[in-house]
Amino acid sequence: MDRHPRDLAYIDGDGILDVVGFGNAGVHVAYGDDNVFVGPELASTSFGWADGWDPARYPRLLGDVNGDGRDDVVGFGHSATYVELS
Ligand SMILES: [Ca+2]
Ligand SMILES: [Ca+2]
Repeated sequence: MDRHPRDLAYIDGDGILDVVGFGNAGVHVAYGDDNVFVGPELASTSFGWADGWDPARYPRLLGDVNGDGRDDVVGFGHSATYVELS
């Protein structure tokens, strides 16, 4: 399994998909802007490989948990489920 999964999500709520990558240091986002992606930038220092977020054991998903139109990160950890809002 890939250590650093990537996905598409609506992170900034502008209606244009963004690229989300789970890296060593956290969550990176390249924001979609018409025909290009801007970034990536480190959007969160949570959910990184360096903090033990091995996708084979602790999956992280994207979805709009609070209904504000921006996709959030949900991580299923060893003993809890963690949410970081966009
Ligand atoms: Ca966007
Ligand atoms: Ca949200």
